[in-house]
Amino acid sequence: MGKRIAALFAALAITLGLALAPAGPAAAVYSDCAAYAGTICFHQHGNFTGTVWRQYPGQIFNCRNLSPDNFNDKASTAFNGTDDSILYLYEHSNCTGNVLSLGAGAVRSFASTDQWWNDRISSIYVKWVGR
Ligand SMILES: [Ca+2]
Repeated sequence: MGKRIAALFAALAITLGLALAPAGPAAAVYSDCAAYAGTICFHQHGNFTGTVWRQYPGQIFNCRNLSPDNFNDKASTAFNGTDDSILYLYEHSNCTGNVLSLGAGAVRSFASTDQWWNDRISSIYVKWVGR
């Protein structure tokens, strides 16, 4: 019974496009984000490893806090895989504090660029700008 429920939740997670599974060091590569074009995607570590947070813009309503997904102050990379939206990253929850914007297709490792943002992102907003 427990196994069946777990399988159901796994199927539901896939349906929702929710990816919060920890990935093994060997398996975790940049493609964890790049393989899912059109998503907003974060890695836990600056070398594109660790836990991945990934959602399509249609799954991100208004301002999205990352703490309910256990990803508050955790992202060390950011990937705007959309071709039609701007991604806004916020220092605090409810889209407050300092903000960093990433255009469509942009990818950052906060280990090398915009280092201040490493482990600081608490909420995000995705603005559709058309193409
Ligand atoms: Ca923060």
